[in-house]
Amino acid sequence: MKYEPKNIEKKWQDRWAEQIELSEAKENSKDPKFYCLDMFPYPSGAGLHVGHVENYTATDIYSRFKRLNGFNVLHPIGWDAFGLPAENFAIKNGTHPDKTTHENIQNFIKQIKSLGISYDWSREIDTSSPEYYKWTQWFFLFLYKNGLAYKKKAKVNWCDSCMTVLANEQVEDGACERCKNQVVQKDLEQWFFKITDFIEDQENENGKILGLISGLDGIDWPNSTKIAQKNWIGKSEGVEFDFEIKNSDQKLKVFTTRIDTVFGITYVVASPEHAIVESLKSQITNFNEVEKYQKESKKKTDLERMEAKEKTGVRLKGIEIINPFNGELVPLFIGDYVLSQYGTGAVMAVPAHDERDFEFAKKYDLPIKQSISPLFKVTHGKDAVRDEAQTVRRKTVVAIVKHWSEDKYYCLHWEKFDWKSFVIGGVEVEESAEEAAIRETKEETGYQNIKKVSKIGGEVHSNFFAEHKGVNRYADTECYLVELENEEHIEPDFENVKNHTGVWIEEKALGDYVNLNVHQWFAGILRSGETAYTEDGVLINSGKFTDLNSEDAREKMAEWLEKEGIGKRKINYKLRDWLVSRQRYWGAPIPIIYCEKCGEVAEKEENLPVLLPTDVDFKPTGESPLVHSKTFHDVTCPNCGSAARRESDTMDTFVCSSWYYLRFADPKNEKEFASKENIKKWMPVDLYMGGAEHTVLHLLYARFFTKALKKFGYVEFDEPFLKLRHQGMIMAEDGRKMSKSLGNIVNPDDVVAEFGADSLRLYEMFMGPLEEMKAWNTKNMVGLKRFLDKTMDFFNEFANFKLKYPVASTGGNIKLRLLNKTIKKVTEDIESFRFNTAISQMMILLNEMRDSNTNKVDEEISVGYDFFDNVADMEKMLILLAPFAPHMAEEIWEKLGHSESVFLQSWPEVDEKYLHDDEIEMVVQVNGKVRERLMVAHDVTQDELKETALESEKVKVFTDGKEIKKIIFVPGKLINIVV
Ligand code: ANZ
Ligand code: ZN
Repeated sequence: MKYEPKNIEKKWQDRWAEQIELSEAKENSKDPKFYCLDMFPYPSGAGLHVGHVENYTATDIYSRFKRLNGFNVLHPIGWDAFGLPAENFAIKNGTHPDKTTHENIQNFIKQIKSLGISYDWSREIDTSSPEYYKWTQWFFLFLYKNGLAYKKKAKVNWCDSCMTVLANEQVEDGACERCKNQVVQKDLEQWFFKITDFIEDQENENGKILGLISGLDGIDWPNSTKIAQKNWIGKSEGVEFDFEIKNSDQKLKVFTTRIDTVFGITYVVASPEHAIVESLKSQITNFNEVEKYQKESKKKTDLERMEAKEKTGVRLKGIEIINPFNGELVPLFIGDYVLSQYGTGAVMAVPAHDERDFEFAKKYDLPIKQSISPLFKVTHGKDAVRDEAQTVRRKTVVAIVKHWSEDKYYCLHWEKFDWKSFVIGGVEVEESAEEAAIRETKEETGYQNIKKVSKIGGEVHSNFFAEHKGVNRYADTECYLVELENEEHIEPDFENVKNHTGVWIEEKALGDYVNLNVHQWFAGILRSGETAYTEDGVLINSGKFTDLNSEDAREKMAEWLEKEGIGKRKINYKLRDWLVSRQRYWGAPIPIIYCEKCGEVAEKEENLPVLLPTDVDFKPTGESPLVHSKTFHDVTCPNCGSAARRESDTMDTFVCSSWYYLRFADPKNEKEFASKENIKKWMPVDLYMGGAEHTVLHLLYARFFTKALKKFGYVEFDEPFLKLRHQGMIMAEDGRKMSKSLGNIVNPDDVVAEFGADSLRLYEMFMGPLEEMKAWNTKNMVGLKRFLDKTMDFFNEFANFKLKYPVASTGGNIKLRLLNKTIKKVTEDIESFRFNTAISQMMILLNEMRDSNTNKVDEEISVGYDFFDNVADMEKMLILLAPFAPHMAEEIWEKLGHSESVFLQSWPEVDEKYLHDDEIEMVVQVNGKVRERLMVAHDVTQDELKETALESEKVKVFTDGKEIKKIIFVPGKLINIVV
C-alpha cells in the first residue's frame, strides 16, 4: 500500500479526539508531572504561520516523548484573544471584534488539529471570555489593594495611529511596535503596575522573594534572553553628588557611574527641562538663546535625543560650577543628550572618558582633560612582571617617525627580545616629552631634519619585565608623531642601535607589525584618530587619588563624598513602572469606579467581571470607546451609592498573558483564578517555548506577576518558567523575512494538503537547529516526504513478514548495535531539542535496515527476514519515530497487529551492552537454530568463535558427541554449526 497522508491523517486525528487520555493531563495520577507550555497565540486573521508550526511541533514531540517516558504531561493551548487588530478590523469593516476573534479561533483550532498536535483541549482558554477576564480584573484589584497598581500623570508614549498610549516595552526604535508609527510623548494620567518593586530580592513572612535580576540566575533560559532582561532593567551603581554654583546658593545634583574620572570634568550638562535653568534665570546672560533651545528639544523623543548623531547644547553664560574635588570652575550647559527622566537629569561631563561628552566637547571646542590612563600590565610570557624583581618607574616617550616622501614609518626590530616597536626612549629630567621624542628620533634613526612634531593620544602606563635591564619597568608613556623633512642622515652611534635594526613599514601594515601593546595602542590612534578612553585604568592628574586604579578610586572617592556630606552611593535602574491602561475597546475593562464623593473606588470582587459593553461605536478618538457606552459608563458607587462613572480605559493585553499559565492549572475554577492545590500540582512550567520577540515584554511581566503572587502568599515559587527555549525564525525561500507585501509566505495549510502533516512536522524539525534562523526550501521538503514513503514501504513489508512468521527469531547483531545507538541518540537529542540530528539518525537506521533486507546472506540462516532478533526490537524503531510523525506511526502500529495506541507504549530503553564498539554480539546456531548469543571481539575469526561456541553449555547440549559436518561463518553476525 502506498503512503497517502490524506488517507490516514484525518483518521487518526478523529481517533485521538475520542481517545482523550492520549492528550489530557490526569488530575489524579502518581506519575511525575511535566508542564510543557507554548506561548499561546494571538488568533490573527492570517491564521497559523510556519513559525507557529515550528514551535508547536517541537513541544508536541517533547510532550509525546515525556508521556512515553511515564510523565503526566500538561500540554495546554489557549488564545491571547484581546488586542488591537480585531478592533482595527471592526473600525474598518464594522464586524464586531468578538465575532472576528471567534472565527479566527475556529480557524486556528482546525489548523492545529490538522497538524496532529496533542494539546489538552479540555483546558482551552480564551482571554476575551468573561470567565477569563473576570480573573484578569481580579489581578488588577489584587495589585491595587496591595499598593502595586496606581494612577499617575506622566510623560507617556502615545501612538497617533493606534490612538493609544504604549508601554516603554512596546516602543521599538522610537516607533510603535505594532504599526511602526513614530511614537510621541504626551502628558497623560494613566494606570501603572509597580514592577520596579520587584527588581531586587525582598523578604517577608512568606519567605524570600527573588527579584527580577537575581531570579534569572537559577533558571535555564537562553543567555541572550537573560542578558536582554538585565539590560532592560538596567541596574547601574554609582554616586550622586552636589555641585556648588559660584555666586549662588543653588546646588546641582548629578549621577555618575564613573566618579573616578571626576578630575577630568571640563563642563557640566543639565537636561533642557531641568529646574535649575529657571532658578538661575537672573544670572544667565543669554536666556533667550537658552529658551529657544528648550523649545527645540521639546519636539524630540528621548530616543531621538539619545541617538542623535550630533550632540547639541547651549552654554548658560554667566554660570560657573565648582568641582568639589579640586575647586576648579567649569561652565554649565543644557544639552538634550542628557535625559530628564534618568538619574538626576544632569551629568558631570568628562570628554576624555565618555563618548557623548567627547563628541560634545569637540563640537563646542571645550577642553578634553585626561584623568584615567590605560594600564598595560604584562602577565604572561617572558615579559611578565616578576614579583622578585625590583620595579623602576620611568617617563618614556614613543616617537612615530614618518618618512619624508612616502607613507612609511620607521620601526625597530629588537631581535634578541623579539620586540617590534616604534622609536622609544626615556625622558630625561631636564627635558619635556616632546624634546625627548625629537632627541630619540635623531639618535636612533640618524635622520636629522624634522618638519613637524605633534602629539598622538594621551598618557599610557605600562608595567612589564625589562629583560635587558633585569628590572620591572613601570612606564608613563607619551607619544609623538615626528615627520621627517628629508633624507639627510648621519650614521647613529653604535651604542644606541646595537640591540635593534631599523625598518620602514607601510602605514597599513603598522598595526600588524609592532608587537608591544603600548605601541599597538598608539598605532591604533594613529590610524583611527583620537576617541574617548572609556575603560577603567589608573588615575592621573587626580590630586591625592592619583595612581589608584579606577575601582579603588571609586571606593575612596565615594567615601570622601560621604564624609564631606556632598554626596552618597546610589543605584539607578532604567526599568520604569509598567503602563497598563489603553484607550481602546477590545480589552479587559479596568475595575475602578470614580465616585463624586469617594473618589477612586475599587469595584467589589463579587461584582466581577465588569463586562465589556456591546453598545459602542468603534471609532478611535483618542479616548476609549467605552466612554460613550451608556450601559457601561454611568454607575453608582459601590461604597456610598452616589452617582459615579467607570474607568473607561481597558488593560493592555500583556496583562492577560501575565497569568494565563496559572489558569491552565485550573481552567474551570469559578472561585479563584486557580486553586492553591492545582497550582502546587502543576506549576512551575517545566518547559516554555516561544518566539524571542517576547524577551522583555511578556516574559518580564509574567515574572513580575509571579513574584507579586509569591509576596502575598498565593504561590510558593519565584519563577514561573524553569526552562525556556526560543524557536528560530523561519525565513522565506528567498532568504528574506516572510511577509504579505513580499508575497513569499508559506502557508502551512498548503503544505499539509500537498505533503501531509507528518512530512511538514518532520521537515520543520529537520531544517536545522531549533533555535537558529533557517530558510524554507521546498526541495528538502520533498526529501522528508520520501523518507516517510520509504518508512511506510519498509514496515509494510515487515508487517507481511510478521504475519507469516509471528515469532521469528532471526539474528543480526549489527543492527542491534545500530538500533541501540539510535535509541540513545534520539533520546538524548530530544532531551536537548536537537530534533534535526535525531531525525538524521533515524534515517541512517532505516537505510541500513533496507539495505540488509535486500542482502540475504544464506537461506539456511535467513528465514526471509534479517533485521533484529525479534519483532519487539523491530517495533522500537516505530516508537522512536512516533513523536515526530504520529499519524504514520499509529497507522503502522495498527497494521502490525496492535489494538492499543503506539502512544500508550513505553519509550525504548538502551541496552548498553550493544554500545561498546569493540565487542559485538554474535549468534550461535546449531543446524540453523539459534542456541546461544555471545559477546565477542568484533574481529573474531571463525576458528576462535567456533572454539568459544563449543564450550558453551547451551551449545554443548546439541553438539556433544556429534560430528561437525560444516561451519557457516558470517563475520559480524553469526556462526552456524551443522552436525
Ligand atoms: C560621568 C562619566 C564619566 C560618565 C565617564 C560615564 C563615563 P548608566 O551606566 O547607563 O547608568 N548619565 C547620568 N545621567 C544621565 C542622564 N540623565 N542622561 C544621559 N546620561 C546620563 O550611565 C550612567 C552614566 O550616564 C553616568 O556616568 C553619566 O555619565 C551618564 F567617563 O558620569 B557618567
Ligand atoms: Zn462613592
